[in-house]
Order: sequence, then C-alpha cells, then structure tokens
Amino acid sequence: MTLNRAWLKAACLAAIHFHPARPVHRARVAINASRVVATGYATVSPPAPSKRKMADKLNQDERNSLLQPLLNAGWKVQSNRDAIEKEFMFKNFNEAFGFMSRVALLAEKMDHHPEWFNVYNKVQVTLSSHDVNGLSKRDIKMATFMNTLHQ
Ligand code: HBI
Repeated sequence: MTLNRAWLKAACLAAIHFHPARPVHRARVAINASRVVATGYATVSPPAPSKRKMADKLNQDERNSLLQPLLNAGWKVQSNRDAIEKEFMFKNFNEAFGFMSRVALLAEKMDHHPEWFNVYNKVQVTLSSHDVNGLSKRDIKMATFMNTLHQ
C-alpha cells in the first residue's frame, strides 16, 4: 500500500472514530447529561458579583455627589429601576451612529455595555450595572463620556 493510501485510510478511520454524529459518542453525551440531571448538578446559580464589581456599586454619598452632575446634564434616574437614562438627539443618522460607534469602543474596553435604542437621529440610552443590579461607577464613567461626546 502506498504512503498516500495509508494516510488516507488513517484519516478516514480517525474521522469515523471522532465524528460527533457517531451513535456511541451521542450515547455517551446522553448518559453524561442524564447523570448530570440525576445528580442535580444541572442547575448552576449565576456567579455572585465579584468583590471588585460590588466595590464599585454606588453608595449613598456617591449617589449624591457623582450622580448630580449627570442629572444636571439631562440624565434621569428611572422610577422603577436603579438605572439612569437619557435621550440624545443628533443632526442626522450619521452623527447618531458615530456617537454609538465611539461609545461601543469604550463599552468593549470597559466590558460594560449600555442598553440603547436608535431611530434615525435619536439615541435613547439606559445605563445600569447588571452584575450589581444597580448603578455603579462604570455607569457614571460611561454617562460622562457620552455627555462629553454630545457637547
Ligand atoms: N454591561 N451594563 C453592563 N452590566 C454588566 O454587568 C455587564 C455588562 N457587560 C458585560 C458584562 N457585564 C460581563 O462582565 C459579563 O457579565 C457578561
């Protein structure tokens, strides 16, 4: 048997052995899954907020000091949630999307993302920190950046 044919045979055997659709492989996965359910380890509670992130949740003094400049600049605290919101208007869609693009770069850098809605030249933004279920310094930083862009 030539070397090429030997390699091809080995490759075929490997493909058969590791193919995910292979019944044995599926069976093993099913057994593992049933075992997981049977042992009750299937549900995993969400990770508790890290100490670092909890540390940046706004305390009352910080709410009074850090939030006030934002409230003076058009941000509002939502009535039914520990979050802040603001509606930004731009000359056109291009300006609005440019704003969103720059904020998106910061969001990725911070690993902290706004909740927002855009239609044409309007961008409605809500900021809150999901991992601490409320406002944090990350929201203050992002809101301040947005205001700087929109001046
Ligand atoms: N964005 N607003 C906000 N709040 C978060 O807790 C958050 C986020 N973006 C990414 C992120 N957390 C990651 O740390 C993962 O928890 C998704």
